[in-house]
Amino acid sequence: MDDLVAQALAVLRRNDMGAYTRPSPRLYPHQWNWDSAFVALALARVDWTRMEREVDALLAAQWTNGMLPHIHYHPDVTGYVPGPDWWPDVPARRAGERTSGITHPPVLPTAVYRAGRAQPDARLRHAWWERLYEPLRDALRFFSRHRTVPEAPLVVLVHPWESGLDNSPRWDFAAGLGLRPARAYTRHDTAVVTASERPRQADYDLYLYLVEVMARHGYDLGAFLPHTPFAVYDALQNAIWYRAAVDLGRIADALGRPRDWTGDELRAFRDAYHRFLWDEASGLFLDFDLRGRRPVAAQTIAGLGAIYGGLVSAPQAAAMWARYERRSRGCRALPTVPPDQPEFEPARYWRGPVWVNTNWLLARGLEELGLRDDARRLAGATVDLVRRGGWCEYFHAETGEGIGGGDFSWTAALVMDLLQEPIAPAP
Ligand code: 2M8
Repeated sequence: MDDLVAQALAVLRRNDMGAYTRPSPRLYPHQWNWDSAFVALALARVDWTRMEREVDALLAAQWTNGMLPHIHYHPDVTGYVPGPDWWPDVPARRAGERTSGITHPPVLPTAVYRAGRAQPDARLRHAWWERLYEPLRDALRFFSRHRTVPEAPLVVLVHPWESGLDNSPRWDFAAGLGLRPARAYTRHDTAVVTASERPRQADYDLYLYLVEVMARHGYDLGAFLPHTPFAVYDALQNAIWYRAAVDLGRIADALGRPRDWTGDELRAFRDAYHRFLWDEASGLFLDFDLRGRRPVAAQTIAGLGAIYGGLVSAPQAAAMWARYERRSRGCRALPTVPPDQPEFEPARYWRGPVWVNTNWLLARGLEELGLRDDARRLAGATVDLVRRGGWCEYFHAETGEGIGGGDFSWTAALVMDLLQEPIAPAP
């Protein structure tokens, strides 16, 4: 086994909580949704049984309406803020499960598709896909049925945490409103990581304010929409949803089931994505603020999400990619905010640093579109960054120094994936 793969696996083993892999030892002790999806990808090739357990633990948090929460709390672990007491009366399918009341980018169906492909035994693969099909379909359907408004099939993001890119400058329009939760709280994150690399106080105040609004209205978009300042078509979340619907369709084909989203439905989604989100001036897709009825001006890596989603042609993807790369000169590949943006901060969380998961999404997206040279370059740069900077949560956009939480699971998992399923050279 490649030395780096062995080291990555050791990180995952150190974070193994039995049924799930925590994202990082001190900062994130519970199970997070898209983190576990990334971890499953890596485990599929080295420990199939443990991988199944990881996915089962995540699905055990599923709600009656299909939603897969962003956090599945471990009942015996304390210290993380907000804990499950901030999310009362969650309608989990399995009574007694403690979860958050919002969801996360739906990477899981795609991870299950890719993990299944890595299983050489077709019988095992099919049995596993068969067992997971309905919970995964329900998790995606939740977005279509409970997170849309009549004007479009696009899904509505209701909390910055749901985007996974918590303090992205895209959410400054809401963080600037000065909203605060009624309940007092003490942050846990800044006791572990230096405050200058974490979200600001105003961001946290908004996060917890929104938690209270949602909990008060039974986590139901129809009920809280008039009371929230935050309802957005997120360019990345929607691209991840689309990719997941396509990949679930591929699983359905393999199982001989009818597809749950027809070609016409996916086309309508794609049209709406372009109609609402494309921004010719920046060559990126921008988010759309549903309350303000306007595009969110901030330009970030989320605007390239369509490359991962397969929502653009190869020439459009190549042009978007080349432009973002050009704008990012002087940075490691690929900063989450281009350095020409006023909000760029090279060391602050989702406001500039390089993250392995956003690089992975883009590398795999470029690969699928046939842009293999670009994909290989990005994958190579990502692996090098980690080789030099360590198994960190994110990397300083200019120096490449590893920062944030240490022993970070998806950094390890996705480097493993890139090394174990390398992108083939262009023909
Ligand atoms: C970060 O989010 C959590 C809240 O969900 C936090 O800051 O406490 C984000 O980076 C998110 O994308 C990630 O899934 C989570 C765990 O790694 O941490």
